[in-house]
Amino acid sequence: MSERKAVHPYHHPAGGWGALKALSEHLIEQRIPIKGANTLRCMNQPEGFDCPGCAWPDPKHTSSFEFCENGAKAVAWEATAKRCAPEFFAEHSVAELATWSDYDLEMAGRLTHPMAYDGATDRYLPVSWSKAFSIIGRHLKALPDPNMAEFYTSGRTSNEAAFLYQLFVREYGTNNFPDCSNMCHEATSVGLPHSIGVGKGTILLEDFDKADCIFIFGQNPGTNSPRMMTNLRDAARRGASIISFNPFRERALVRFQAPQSPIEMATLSSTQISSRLYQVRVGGDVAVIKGLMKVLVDEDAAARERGEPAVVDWDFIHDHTHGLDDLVSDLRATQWTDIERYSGLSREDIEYAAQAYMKAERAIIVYGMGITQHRRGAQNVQQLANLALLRGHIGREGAGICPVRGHSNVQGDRTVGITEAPSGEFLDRLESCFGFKAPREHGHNVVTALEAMIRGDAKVFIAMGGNFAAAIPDWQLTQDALKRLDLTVHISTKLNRSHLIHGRDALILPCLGRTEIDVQATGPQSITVEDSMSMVHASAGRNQPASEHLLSEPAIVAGMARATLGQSSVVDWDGFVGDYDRIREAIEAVLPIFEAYNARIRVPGGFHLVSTARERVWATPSGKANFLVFDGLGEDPNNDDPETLWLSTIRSHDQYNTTLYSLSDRYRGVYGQRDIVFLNQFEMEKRGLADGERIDLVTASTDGLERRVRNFRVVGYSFPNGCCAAYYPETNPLVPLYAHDPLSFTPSSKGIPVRIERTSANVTDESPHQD
Ligand SMILES: Nc1nc2c(c(=O)[nH]1)N[C@H]1C(S)=C(S)[C@@H](COP(=O)(O)OP(=O)(O)OC[C@H]3O[C@@H](n4cnc5c(=O)[nH]c(N)nc54)[C@H](O)[C@@H]3O)O[C@H]1N2
Ligand SMILES: Nc1nc2c(c(=O)[nH]1)N[C@H]1C(S)=C(S)[C@@H](COP(=O)(O)OP(=O)(O)OC[C@H]3O[C@@H](n4cnc5c(=O)[nH]c(N)nc54)[C@H](O)[C@@H]3O)O[C@H]1N2
Ligand SMILES: [Mo]
Repeated sequence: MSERKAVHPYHHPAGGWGALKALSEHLIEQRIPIKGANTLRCMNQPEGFDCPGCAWPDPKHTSSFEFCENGAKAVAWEATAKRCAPEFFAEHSVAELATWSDYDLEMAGRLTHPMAYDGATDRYLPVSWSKAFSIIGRHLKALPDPNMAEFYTSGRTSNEAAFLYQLFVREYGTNNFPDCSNMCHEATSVGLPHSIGVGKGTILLEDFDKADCIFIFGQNPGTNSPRMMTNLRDAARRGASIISFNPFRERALVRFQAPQSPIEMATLSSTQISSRLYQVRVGGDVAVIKGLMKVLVDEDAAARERGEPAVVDWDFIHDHTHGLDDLVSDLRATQWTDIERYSGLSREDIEYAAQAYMKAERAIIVYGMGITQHRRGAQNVQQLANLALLRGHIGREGAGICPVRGHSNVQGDRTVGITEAPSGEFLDRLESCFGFKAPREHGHNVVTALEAMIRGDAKVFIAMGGNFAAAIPDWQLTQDALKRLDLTVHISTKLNRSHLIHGRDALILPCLGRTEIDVQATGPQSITVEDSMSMVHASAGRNQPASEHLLSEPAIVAGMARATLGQSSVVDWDGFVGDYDRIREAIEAVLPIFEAYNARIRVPGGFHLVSTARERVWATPSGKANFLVFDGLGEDPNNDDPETLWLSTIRSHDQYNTTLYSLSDRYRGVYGQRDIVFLNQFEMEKRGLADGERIDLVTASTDGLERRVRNFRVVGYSFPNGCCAAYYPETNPLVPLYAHDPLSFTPSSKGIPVRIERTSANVTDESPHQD
């Protein structure tokens, strides 16, 4: 990969020909132009597989092929012709591989054999599946307490594999389920139930066709859920007002050219998406939301004085909510000068946005990581719920709250039991269906699992997918702790950093991907997934497996369970693996919302899981939806130093979490480099920095530890004052483990106070970065 380093603005609309060109380059790089293209045609089709990219729903999974650049890249990444076989591991020691870039590691291709780490040669050597399982069983059985093992899940795992996984782990005896969603939408899962009784969104895709106003807070659909652009484009063309709050002027939030539209493609025309895009300060969202609500309640009071129609929905508020008085007192006490200072926006801008919201009969509030990954992420989410509740926008056609989930089945994994804090009701049903005693003590999430590893209390780490070592915060502390474990196990499709940051014993277990045919005792199997809008549907792979030695994720769980629990297990593991319908029957028995599961997934498009809030049934202790107060406006009361910048760690257009497709970020006009920090001219001048200069970023830590990344280039960019941005995962060493939301334990990846220092690195890379 030899892209020239450059930064120059991208003037084209997002999508369009640029997207098609990028995809064809990617297919060639994966050496699969023909096969890839065929595979792509089966994606999101009634008989095909669910896109392994994001969790955005499809129009009933019944539509004709819908082009999505990044979905296609995710598929091609899995369907690559490259293989990472035992010969590869024989050639390269782990110490050598540790010096490779993340990009090069995954470019080695699909894993083909189970591998076990050999300390004598510092290499991974092939191992039989039965030996691999017996190593796992030996370690787990040797632990004096099952709570000394941690069982991670990444959100690509199917409902079937996730359900079996939690069954195995709970029969073994722990609720230690750190999950990728702990670093992602946990603020939604924890924050939203206090507001509206459910920790999920309340809209369906068809609501997008009816909304006349859409607010998008901290979410980048053109990159992370590109199929959403079709819905936004249609809404914009209908005249709905779309208003975005984002520190970046993200290209797709500004203009989009639909690859589906022959006219736009042929005439090189495009659609304006956001009627306004406000460059809010990093962590400034609560100030904006409070400002919006303040306008609403003030305008309402004024309207009522004038005898005009109310601005807030009083009928809804009286019948369905609780706590408005406290919220109004808080809004009255909040000063505009503070709102402007924290948000970085003017009162006029916020008033303009509030007017658009007030005029709308049906509004949808969309949000992503810009809201959740903060010190007060769960409370941020609750403020958005307040905003929706004020106008009665929950449980009404064309209106609602729309958290956009990340991984394609992260929501489903949670639904079927991957949680460190299961309800008593769920455990009761598990016990009555299976007849074992489920552990009641709550287990570890990502942050508390890492703390247990650092203390030395955790000894075994098993990961169902993902790239834990790279995705987690505070590498210096946390990666060091991972290396001190007795055993690390990774069920993976590709080589990644986590395989190299390993315990004394270490296993890599290669599994089938979603695009591949999964044949078990009763024939080819399908799996099921739940999207961001709680639609559950089936997915069946079409490609031949990357290697004959791969096992499916359910088969790997069963192998681990048999080796660990032995004859004493009450679960018929072979029966489950032989026929995934039986797993779904068990899910239905434990979770009644999956009633008629097997029948309903055979209907094209699948089915919708009940959402009580959508029906205006409030599953809260008060039986009402709650207005909740956020104390103050700030991200972190401990840090108000004017010299520090708030760093947000972000994704490029060409990455899927820790997977890098290239070093470029086309829509932001960045090519061939990722070691950069985006900073505006004012902040550069204030510090005497020139464009392209090399600097170190240093966290303003409160625990005395130095957290530093070296030798980043300054890129002058349109960005709010007092803030900067740089790519994840390269900047994860800067995110302190302690800097997490105390309610949801979400690491504050989008709000880290940092200082800029002259570089301490001894590097003489003077290649020009600016065209
Ligand atoms: N192609 C691709 N698709 C993906 C992924 C991927 O990496 N690549 N990842 C998947 C996963 S797991 C997830 S969770 C989602 C993530 O999808 P998103 O939620 O879109 O996540 P990010 O790109 O991290 O950040 C979102 C936006 O928040 C803005 N932002 C940063 N800080 C703030 C802030 O303080 N306030 C506001 N208002 N905005 C802010 C950033 O500029 C960015 O535009 O996408 C999923 N889909
Ligand atoms: N600083 C900072 N940190 C962050 C974030 C951020 O914005 N900033 N975002 C956070 C978020 S939102 C998330 S979700 C996490 C992501 O954390 P993870 O989910 O742990 O990471 P991924 O990069 O998605 O995992 C990629 C790996 O998954 C494996 N894989 C891919 N497909 C499959 C499959 O079908 N089965 C199995 N078993 N394995 C598979 C491959 O081996 C691949 O290398 O990172 C979090 N960390
Ligand atoms: Mo995520």
